[in-house]
Amino acid sequence: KCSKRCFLYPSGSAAPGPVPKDYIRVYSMRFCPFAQRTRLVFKAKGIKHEIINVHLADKPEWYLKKNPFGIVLTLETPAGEVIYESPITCEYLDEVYPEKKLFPSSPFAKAQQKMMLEHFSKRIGYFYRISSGRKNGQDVSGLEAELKEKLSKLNEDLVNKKTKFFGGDSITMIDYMMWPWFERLETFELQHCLDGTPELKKWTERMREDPAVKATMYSVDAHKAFYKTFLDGNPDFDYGL
Ligand SMILES: N[C@@H](CCC(=O)N[C@@H](CS)C(=O)NCC(=O)O)C(=O)O
Repeated sequence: KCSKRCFLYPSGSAAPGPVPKDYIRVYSMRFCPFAQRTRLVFKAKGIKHEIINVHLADKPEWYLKKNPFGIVLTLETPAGEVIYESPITCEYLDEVYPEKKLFPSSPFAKAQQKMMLEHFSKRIGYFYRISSGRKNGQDVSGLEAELKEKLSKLNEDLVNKKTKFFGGDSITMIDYMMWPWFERLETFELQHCLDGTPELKKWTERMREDPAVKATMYSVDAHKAFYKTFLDGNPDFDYGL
């Protein structure tokens, strides 16, 4: 199951030891957009971290003990505390590592970002439904129209706020939380959905200039190659290594 170049922890592998002092560990999968949210926060805040990639198609038993849902990502602290669900892990990191706060300090502004995130998170399914529907020869034009409608709401939001990013003129948490799906638009063959949303398109261009985004980004070719193996039912989690 695990070739020589496998950097993954598959079933039967020994559990990794305790998390080194002053580090935080993330159990991840290289192409997971939810895990990328957390990797963006690590980079933006300069958090010392360790990454352990889990074989999601052949999960190790010890991983299911840490996270009973068996999904990535999961954070683990040197004290053995375990935290999962990407919006919660990112908020936790923002609280525990106070340097360069990513959420606004005003409770109302923070609540606004969390409301926006809640709505965005409910729409994530569109990206996958459209691309897998297309692969299965379904007519996805209705779904695409719905997605465009949601994207135009985001565009309108930027137009109304007159800011470069969703939380102001610099990047904040909400931008990082939405970014991974925009990085994958071309992979999903949905980049044309930004044609009618110029402000949102400019936002994606500004995002690409951010050091944390650059540091966690994969090329379109790498995303496409991984996504193909994923849609074919045999995901190559080590793609490109
Ligand atoms: N709601 C979770 C979603 C995480 C998620 O769906 N991760 C995927 C990988 S991208 C996963 O672990 N899939 C494996 C599985 O479902 O067994 C979060 O926000 O962290």
